[in-house]
Amino acid sequence: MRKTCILIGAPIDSGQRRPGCLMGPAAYRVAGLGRALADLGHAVEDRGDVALGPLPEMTPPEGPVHDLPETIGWTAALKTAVEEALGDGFPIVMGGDHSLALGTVAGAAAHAAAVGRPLFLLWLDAHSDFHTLQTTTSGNLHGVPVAYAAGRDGFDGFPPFPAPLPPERICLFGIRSVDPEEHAALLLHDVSIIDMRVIDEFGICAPMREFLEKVRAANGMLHVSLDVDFVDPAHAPAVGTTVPGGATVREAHLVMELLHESGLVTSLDLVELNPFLDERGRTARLMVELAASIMGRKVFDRPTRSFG
Ligand code: 6HN
Ligand code: MN
Ligand code: MN
Ligand code: MN
Repeated sequence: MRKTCILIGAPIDSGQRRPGCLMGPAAYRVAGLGRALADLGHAVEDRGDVALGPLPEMTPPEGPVHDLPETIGWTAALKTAVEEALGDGFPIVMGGDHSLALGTVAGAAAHAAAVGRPLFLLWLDAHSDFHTLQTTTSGNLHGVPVAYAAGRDGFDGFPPFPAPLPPERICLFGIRSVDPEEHAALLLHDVSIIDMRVIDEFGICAPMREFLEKVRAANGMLHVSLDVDFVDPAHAPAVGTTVPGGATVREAHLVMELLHESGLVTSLDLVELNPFLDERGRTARLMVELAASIMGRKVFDRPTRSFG
């Protein structure tokens, strides 16, 4: 189905400490994201890069938390951008580190609440990103957005998350690096965890279809947040938080193809690309290819197993 793809640049570096992610939106444009989507027959509207608004006045918290006022500022700006874009089409947010999802998921949740549909969240990542401001040991706020979306306590200074997602509407897919505090918290929340062990044992398709069936049965909206480090660093080196043992190129495409065939995805983040760490643009190009897959590119058009 032809969509209006709304590209939103989110040049954000403040969720971690290695500079470079703010060049992400430019790298996606250079790698031809807009052209790839237009070639698939979609309308493409590039809204440019989101600007950081005024920062909240606050005394910096005790402890390791890094760049809290900036992160709160970006959260507000991205929430508005995604909420507005969902009224007009299919938002694709070009990051920027993963702290941008504090805002994008909040925007998607606000929109879903306004139209009376439940929002689901698919988190494609090596990490669970389930810390709060209280539990993070690195202080890097790219490690907290799933906890914010789940409505966990420990986000003083942030606006309350609009319509927090019950844990069963969240699926962490591809994870293989979980800190002890996140692990403890995940045991208390009924989040679906499809870690690499599950994928090794059952493959991509069965667990993904199970999650997608839940979304379909609930007539849900589905926000997909794709962290570069979901893919194995052998294929996607341009990220500051590489973890070996990730998805292969084909596994990542298969996820995208299943998502496309489901017809359920309503918004997408592309996060953590650090072009300064890339090898002649190969990671940026791979991410563009994956985005094209989720928007319908395939080698052969053949009937596929239907859902529901
Ligand atoms: N990401 N759990 C680690 C931390 O610093 O809290 C890593 C976070 C990675 C963040 O995947 O976007
Ligand atoms: Mn900083
Ligand atoms: Mn992440
Ligand atoms: Mn990650």
